[in-house]
Amino acid sequence: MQRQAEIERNTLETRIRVSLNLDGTGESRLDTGMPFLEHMLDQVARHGLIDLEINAEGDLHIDGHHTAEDIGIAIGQAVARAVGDKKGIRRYGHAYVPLDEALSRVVLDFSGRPGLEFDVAFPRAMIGAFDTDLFYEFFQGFVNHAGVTLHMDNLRGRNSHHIAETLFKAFGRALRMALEPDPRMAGVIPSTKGSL
Ligand SMILES: [Mn+2]
Repeated sequence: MQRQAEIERNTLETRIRVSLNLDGTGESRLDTGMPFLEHMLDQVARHGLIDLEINAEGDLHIDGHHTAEDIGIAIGQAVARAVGDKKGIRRYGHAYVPLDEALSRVVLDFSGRPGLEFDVAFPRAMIGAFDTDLFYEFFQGFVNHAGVTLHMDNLRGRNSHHIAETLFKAFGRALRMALEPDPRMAGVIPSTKGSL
């Protein structure tokens, strides 16, 4: 059985539809009006082996803030719905990903408790038309609605495009590890509390 979900989230600021399959092949179809964010989400799909379809119409005439944050929220909602009661998953995931001079580490836990530790400094304020402040907003939106504890550290890097790419690739890899079925945990919720 494939773990899939579809979320539609409409506000006065954004209209977003996310459809994903956690047991996919890494295909993505993204139409958000934010090309750099699409480049990053494509990495999450590819490295997380998640099929991801996103249509977003946001108030980009103001700036990208609402759109980036709300895409994070909608992906978080879709992941939470698709993963269900978390029976049989590994729960924890981590990855180190380098890209040339840049190196990032992402560690996450499907704990049910939202939390973001984000130790990343971008040398540039903008990557193309994308404001680097919005990465934090995207991931904060995600953790709040996925119920994930997420630690993201950029360990080194000079180029902001590279730094962002290592973060998103490592995020995809860590998601894949955490969401993978653990054959020795089959049918078991990976917590001594009995729920997550
Ligand atoms: Mn790139």
